[in-house]
Amino acid sequence: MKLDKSTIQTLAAHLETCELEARDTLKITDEYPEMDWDDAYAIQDEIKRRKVARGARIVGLKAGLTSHAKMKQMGVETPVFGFLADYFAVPEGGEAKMSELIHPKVEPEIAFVTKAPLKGPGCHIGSVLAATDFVMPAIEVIDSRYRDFKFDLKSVVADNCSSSRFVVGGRMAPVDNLDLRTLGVVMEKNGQVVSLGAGAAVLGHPAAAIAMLANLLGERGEEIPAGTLILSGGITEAVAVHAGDNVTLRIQELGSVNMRFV
Ligand code: OOG
Ligand code: MG
Repeated sequence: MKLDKSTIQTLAAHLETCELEARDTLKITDEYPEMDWDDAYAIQDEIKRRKVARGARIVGLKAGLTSHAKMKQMGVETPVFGFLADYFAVPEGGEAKMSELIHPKVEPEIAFVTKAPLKGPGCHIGSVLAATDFVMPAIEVIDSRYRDFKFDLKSVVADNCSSSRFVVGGRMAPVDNLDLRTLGVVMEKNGQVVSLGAGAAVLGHPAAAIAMLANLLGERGEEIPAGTLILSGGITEAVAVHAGDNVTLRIQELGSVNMRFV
């Protein structure tokens, strides 16, 4: 750790206020270039603590930057993780309010729900599939608090990996008869296809992203409990959305999920 406790608290308060007031800011490493990974996750943890203290519930986890398309879009090389709070959830077919967001983008993702705990180190695709209750299509809305989505990895981790809203729906599919690598993924905005891909875009297999997350948490002495919802990461580049946009994600065998921006 390079930052002291009060700096971590100040930065967490600043980033969370930007989120809650839908204001952008410059990336925090501009002012604190010495910040390290532990500082970045400590700021994220402090944002989580503030939300829980205010009565929010943590409803899941997300992996991010798990595909080459996303890493290239963001100019970074390592996956990251964040948390999902209850008020991030948009009901299937529901609305996200642009007035609460800065410059949202949507990503097509495969969501996992676990039925057994996953604890790293040593988690692999097999352990993840064995611990998976079902998978579902998910649209993640990311909304970096950094101006024009310009950030480095440590700044984005501190900002809870741009987490903002998400919707899950479609079919709850058990994984025993699915090859998640070859599932086709089509995302439409206002009826037009804006991105397409297949599950394998995420680290060769979306379950690899969950294994990576379990192993990263394991290094911190934490596990993924049974019953956890986890977003495995954008399969394609994220697509900007504006008021009036209607987004539908279709994933082969998993059905579709839809949301609107108002
Ligand atoms: C960071 C969040 C990335 C994903 O699925 O890759 C993410 C960002 O691009 O702002 O959620
Ligand atoms: Mg994502």
